[in-house]
Amino acid sequence: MRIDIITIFPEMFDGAFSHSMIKRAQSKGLAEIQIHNLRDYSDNKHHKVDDYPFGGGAGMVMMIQPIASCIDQLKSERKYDEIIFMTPDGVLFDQPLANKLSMSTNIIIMCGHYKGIDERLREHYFTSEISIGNYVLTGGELAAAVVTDAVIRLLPGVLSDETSALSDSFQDNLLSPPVYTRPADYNNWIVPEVLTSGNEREIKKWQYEKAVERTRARRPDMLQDTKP
Ligand code: 6GU
Repeated sequence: MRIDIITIFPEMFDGAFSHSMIKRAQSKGLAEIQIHNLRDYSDNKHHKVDDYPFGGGAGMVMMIQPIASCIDQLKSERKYDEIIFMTPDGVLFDQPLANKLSMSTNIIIMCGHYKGIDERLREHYFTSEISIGNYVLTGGELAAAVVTDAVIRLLPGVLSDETSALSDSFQDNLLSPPVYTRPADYNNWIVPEVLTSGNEREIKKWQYEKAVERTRARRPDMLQDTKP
């Protein structure tokens, strides 16, 4: 899978994908992430990418030309399944959406900024608009990194069996149960006995019960979503 990220702050991605699973996905050739500096696509001699809004008002608006040129260039090189605009007024990102995006071959993620982006881009270029939560970030970069991470870790071969995405919280509409490691006794804080019992059936039962209990306590909304 290839992900092209368009941004005015390419440095914000330095390091974001250079560790752990996402680094591994890239070195194994399972994912390719390309960062594009939007200013490189501006026809303007000062590499301008924003301008004052028609009709007035506070804040600058991202111009059509640099974004259109960048996307046109990319589209001339390969076919894209999705061209995504990161914006706080987009649809809320969640695990089902991550699962869906992970089936793509190529996607573009555009990071929004300033007061917004010329509306004509939203009408004519983007196939979807995504928000990562009900709060406002200074730009779409961190949100794009979140989406990229959530999608790439789902690609076959990125995670090992033990870290399988199938056992993630949210994949089965349950939060994960608590986990423990050695020592079994720390300061008289004792690991639940069942986990050191070796009884596989009892362990699975305990983990399921704890997952349900935790979900009921913290995210009752998730239980209501469960299909019968
Ligand atoms: Cl995608 N962008 C910005 N600027 N703020 C956000 C967001 C995106 N998602 C949540 N807050």
